[in-house]
Amino acid sequence: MNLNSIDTLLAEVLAGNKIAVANALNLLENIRPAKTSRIRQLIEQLSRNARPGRHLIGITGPPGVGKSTLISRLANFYRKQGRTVGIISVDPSSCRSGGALLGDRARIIHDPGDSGLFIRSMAAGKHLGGLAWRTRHCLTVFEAAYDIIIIETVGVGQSETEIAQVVDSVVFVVQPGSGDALQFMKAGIMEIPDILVINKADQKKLAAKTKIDLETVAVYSGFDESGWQSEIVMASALEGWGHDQLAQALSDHFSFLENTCLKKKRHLNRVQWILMMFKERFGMFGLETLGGESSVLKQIAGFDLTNPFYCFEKLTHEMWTLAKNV
Ligand SMILES: Nc1nc2c(ncn2[C@@H]2O[C@H](COP(=O)(O)OP(=O)(O)OP(=O)(O)O)[C@@H](O)[C@H]2O)c(=O)[nH]1
Ligand SMILES: [Mg+2]
Repeated sequence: MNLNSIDTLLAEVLAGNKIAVANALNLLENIRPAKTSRIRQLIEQLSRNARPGRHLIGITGPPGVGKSTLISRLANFYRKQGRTVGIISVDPSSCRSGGALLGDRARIIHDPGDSGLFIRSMAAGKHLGGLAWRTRHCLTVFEAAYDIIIIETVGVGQSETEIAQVVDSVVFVVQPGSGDALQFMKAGIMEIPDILVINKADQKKLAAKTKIDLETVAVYSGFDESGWQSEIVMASALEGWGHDQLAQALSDHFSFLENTCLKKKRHLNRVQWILMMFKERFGMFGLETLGGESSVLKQIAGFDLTNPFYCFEKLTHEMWTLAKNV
């Protein structure tokens, strides 16, 4: 099998061949300009072949609350249902080295022989919250190869806002007694996520108290702009319960989105992706030449977004034309 051919690589990714998935990710993470045209070709093909029923799930929360352990349980649950799972673990600790450490990956317990489960650690890069646009490139591989895509990120405050621009459903995990997330939500610094999980609920008394506190905030904030009222789930990833309720809440949220705004949400997320590519390349100069960020966003939203590179080039062309005329 010749994985150097984009057609073969694509066919194998679509068939869920793990070696092909790893090769495709390596290509998309490659920053050498010589690879640009292959990257462009692959992303265009992958975007056209995204799995129709795929669900992109972001799992975020403070360090050590049990996100990876919970993801292990969730992944196992989906695998038993016969659904394939791809996991991206964004590793914030590796900003300096530039390469992803394998710490998180090791903590997601899985069967390496399972062909329907793929796990990849990625360096956070220099972006806030760690979701560099290269991660978005890589997501196109997962969207073509797997039914359920889970992204793990660490943080409080900014992380769920940023991850919301990448996934369909945002899950925020806390542990009993964790006050800071609650304070952030109360103060409106942090947006209320689609689903809140109180993990480590094996600490029963403290977990019950945390639930009451969180319910107060969630009920006060009411429905979000899409009309969804966020759900609170109790779990113990260590003892192995609650992840099935989380899967149910995720399924409910996905059905809700399908009936309301999934298409629009994904369209807006793609707009953000292109904006991010453009900003990284041309910074303030680019944005100002095109009349500021909101004007650029409007322009992007008007494009056919199947191929982000095509949109990127259109913007670049427009920018240089305007810059020359100044
Ligand atoms: N008591 C209890 N401990 C748990 C539970 N889930 C995870 N842990 C423990 O909490 C520690 C951290 O778990 P991880 O799953 O690595 O947490 P994480 O949120 O992914 O951590 P980072 O990725 O470093 O932010 C480990 O020692 C787990 O065994 C739980 O439900 N109950
Ligand atoms: Mg983790």
